[in-house]
Amino acid sequence: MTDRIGCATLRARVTDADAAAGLIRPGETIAASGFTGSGYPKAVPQALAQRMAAEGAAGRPFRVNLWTGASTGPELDGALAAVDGVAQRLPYSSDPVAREKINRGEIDYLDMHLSQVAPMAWEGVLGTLDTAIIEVIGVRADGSLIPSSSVGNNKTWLDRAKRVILEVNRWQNPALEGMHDIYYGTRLPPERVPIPLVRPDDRIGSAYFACDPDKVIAVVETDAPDRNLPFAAPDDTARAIAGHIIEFLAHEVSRGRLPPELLPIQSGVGNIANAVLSGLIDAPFEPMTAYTEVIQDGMIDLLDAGKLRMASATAFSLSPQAATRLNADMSAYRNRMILRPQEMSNHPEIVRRLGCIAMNGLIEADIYGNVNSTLVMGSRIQNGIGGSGDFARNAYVSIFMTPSTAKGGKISAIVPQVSHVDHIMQDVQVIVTEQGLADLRGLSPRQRAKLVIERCAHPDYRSLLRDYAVRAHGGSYGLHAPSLPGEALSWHRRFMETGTMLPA
Ligand code: 0RQ
Repeated sequence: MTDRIGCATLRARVTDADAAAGLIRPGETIAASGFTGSGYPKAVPQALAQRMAAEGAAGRPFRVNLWTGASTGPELDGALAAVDGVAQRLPYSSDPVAREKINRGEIDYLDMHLSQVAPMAWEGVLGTLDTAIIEVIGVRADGSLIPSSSVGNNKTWLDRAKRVILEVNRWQNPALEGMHDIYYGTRLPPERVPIPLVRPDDRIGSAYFACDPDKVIAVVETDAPDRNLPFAAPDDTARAIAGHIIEFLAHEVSRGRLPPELLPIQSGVGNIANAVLSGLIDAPFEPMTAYTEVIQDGMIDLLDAGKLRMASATAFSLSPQAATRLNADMSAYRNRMILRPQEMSNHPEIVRRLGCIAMNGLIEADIYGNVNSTLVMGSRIQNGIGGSGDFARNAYVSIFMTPSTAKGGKISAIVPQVSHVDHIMQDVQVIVTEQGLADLRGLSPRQRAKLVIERCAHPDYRSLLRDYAVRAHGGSYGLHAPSLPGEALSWHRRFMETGTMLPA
């Protein structure tokens, strides 16, 4: 059973999940591996949740602060949230149970840019890190660790934590070994130096994590799958959005503003982003590269089709079918994929240098191009900003995409004013819905409003938006005229009161 643990010192620390969870104390800050449902610890968190439930029932509340790379799975986020075991959570979560608790104010949620988590942990501003729980696929004889299906912040967690618990997951394919590139050259200012990565396929670090064996207090063996969820098949809306984006990219190539193979693509999370990737299979661009956060099904399709030369990311986010395909031929894919720490996959310096084409989803955009990616009606968290800010501000071209309406047409995704701003209009260059695409580069707010309304808004909402825009401009630069106090947000109020943004 211990054949994946080559280091005798660490083999001697193999124990079961209950015993390992028993080493965690109430009030600790725990940092776990895990990014978009891959590479997160699966056994110790469930054992910890059971302990928390028992302690809670005995009148001794047991809560921890939980830091990760990004979202994890039900065995971690869901299990701990269900027993009220999480006091503070950062930096990104998509778990439905945790979401409810966050929205009820029962978990303090810190929504952070994913590239900034590791540097802030090093700066010490997030507080002390007690225990890291990290999934790996093996331990080498010298004690170095073979990373799993996500890298996330694991390097930083292993370096900064006082104690380390390892989960060695034999479900993960051993052929993942060699796919990772763990850069150890990061420093805090004033010692910071340029990152020596100038192409998406550059390798600048080690294939392994370094880890002080003296800090490892337990090693637990597991055999459990990642949270791989199916993607919805692209519908007409997703196909239309993909079509507009591909037409735009082809236009940019024809004008000489993009090379024929494009610049490295970044694709966000969710079904629409995945559908755009699928659409690129029939597009004329090749051989493309990806410098992105997560490798979704669509990227595996592009690799298989020979359209994508290579992909650099920090994690996989695959359907069960795509995971099976990847696992069946891992050694072939390994030469065309690199998994890096999220500090590198999302690094503003690298994103700007490579000139990434950023494509991310949104919840709502306003007529000027300000984007809300996180808060439904300005108040209920959906997931978090994730890496969208890291890429949007620094990309060569920053594209945001969405269906033009939500909730069966009762909500317009294009509104007079967003109810919360994640991406200011200066960081948003292109907005796309199934209706069309608005290229906002080089336009004033007034020109932007006209294009967003005419190209992107659903026809049911266009005349309402035109009416607002005409009165808001009022002959001045002002985006929201002082003569219209509160009107900009009245659409959201109307939805909350009547169940639709359309007036009676
Ligand atoms: O609600 O689940 O109750 O039906 O929001 O919307 O249409 O499923 O959209 O999966 O493409 O996600 C912005 C959330 C879009 C995602 C967001 C409701 C809608 C549904 C989800 P239901 P869809 P998608 C790098 C990139 C931030 C992180 C990021 C996201 C639910 O893209 O999390 O970009 N982005 N990371 O009904 C009210 C509206 C709405 C609305 C949608 N205008 N008003 N509800 N919904 N629009 C990768 C990482 O960072 C890991």
